[in-house]
Amino acid sequence: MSMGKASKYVALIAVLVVMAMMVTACGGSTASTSTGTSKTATVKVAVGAPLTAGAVALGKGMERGAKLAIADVNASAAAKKAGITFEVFSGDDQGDPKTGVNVANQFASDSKVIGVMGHLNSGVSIPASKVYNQANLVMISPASTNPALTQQGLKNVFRVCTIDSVQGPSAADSASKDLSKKVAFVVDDSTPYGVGLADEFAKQFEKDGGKVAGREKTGDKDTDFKALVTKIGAAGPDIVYYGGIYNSGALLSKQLKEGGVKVPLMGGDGLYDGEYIKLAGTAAEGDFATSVGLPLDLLPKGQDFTAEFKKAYPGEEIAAYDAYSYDAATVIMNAAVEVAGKLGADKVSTTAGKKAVIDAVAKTDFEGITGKISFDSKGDTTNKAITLYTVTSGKWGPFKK
Ligand code: ABU
Repeated sequence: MSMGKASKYVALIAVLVVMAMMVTACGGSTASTSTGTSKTATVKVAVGAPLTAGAVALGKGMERGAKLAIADVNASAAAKKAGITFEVFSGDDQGDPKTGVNVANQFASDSKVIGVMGHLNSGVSIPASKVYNQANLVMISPASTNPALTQQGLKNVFRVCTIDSVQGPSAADSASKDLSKKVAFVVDDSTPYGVGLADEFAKQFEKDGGKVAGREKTGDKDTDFKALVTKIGAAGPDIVYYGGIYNSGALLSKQLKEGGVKVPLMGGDGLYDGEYIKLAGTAAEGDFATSVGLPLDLLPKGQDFTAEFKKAYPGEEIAAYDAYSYDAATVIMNAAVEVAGKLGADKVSTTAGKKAVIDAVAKTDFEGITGKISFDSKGDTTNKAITLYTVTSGKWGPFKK
C-alpha cells in the first residue's frame, strides 16, 4: 500500500470511529439480529380505551393490563437481546366512535407506534380498525365482541375475546336450560354491541323453546327507564335480557325492581364489572352476566397474574379485561421482538416492519394468562369459552347450578 492510500485508509477508519461514537452519544447502541447487529429502538404500543367517559372501569383495566405486559416484556431476555423497548401511548376514546377515530388517527400519525391494543367498544373498534388498516398497524381488541369487526376482511385486525354469536346463544342456553326461564323481555342499547348481542340471545332463546315477550331499544347513555319498566312489567317475563354496558344496565335493573318487576336481569360481558353492583345496589342480587373465557383462578397462569396485579395495583380490583389486555399487548410485543430479531429493532416501526408485525401476530400460538392464544383466518380467537356469572352477597361469582 502506498503512503497516500494508507493515509486515506487511516482517515476512513477515523471517520467510522467518530460516527460510531456519535451514534453512541445520541443514545444508540447495538443489539444482535439474525442477520448481524442493529441499533436499539424504543417503540410505542398504543392503548385505545374509554378512560374518562363510557365504560371507564373496563377501559382503565385495559390500560392497567397493557402497562403490566409492557413492564414484563421490557424485562425479558428476548426483548433485551433484540434491543427493543416498549412504552405505552394511551388514547381516551370515551367509548365514542368519532372520538375513537380521532384517537386512531393520532396513533397512526405517530411514527413510533407499532401496534394498537384496543378498543373496548365494538362501535369504536369497527371504524378505528379501518384507520389502522391504512396505516399498516396491527390492532388487537381484548374486548370488542361484535362479529362485524373481523368480518371486514382486514388482515391487521385481531381479537383475543370471543364473539357475540357465541356469547348470546350461550346466555340463552343458560337462561332456558340452567335457569328454566320461559319468557324473556329483550332490550338493547342501540349500539352495535348491544343490538348484536340481544339479537343473538333472542334467536337462541326462541330456538330453545322460550318466548320473547317484547323487544325494546334504549340509548347507551339513558338513565330513566320508568316507561320501559311499565311495558316490561305488563309483558310478564321471568327474565329481562339487556344488551349493553354496565352504566345503563345497572340503572335498568334498579328501576325494574323499584317498579315491582322482580325478575333477574341478564346481560353480557359489558355488565360484568363491580361498578354494575355499586350502581344497582341490592337490585343486582341474583342478576346474571356472561363473560368471555374462564374465571382467572381456574387458568394455569391466572393466580400468578392476580399476584402480580395486586403488587402493581394495591387496593384495585381486576376487571373483566385486564388479563385479556395483558395478553393482547403481549401478542403485539412478542411479534415486534421477533421482527426486531430478524430486521433490527430500528426497522420495526418502518412500513416493512409494521407489516411483518401483522404477519407474526397472525401466527401467534402461545399460552397466555387467559388460555391458549391463536387466531383463525379472520383474526378471531380460537378460545370460545364463555362463563356465566351471578351476583351473590354483593359480588360477581361464577354461577353454580
Ligand atoms: N364486549 C363488551 C364490550 C363492548 C363491546 O363489544 O362493544
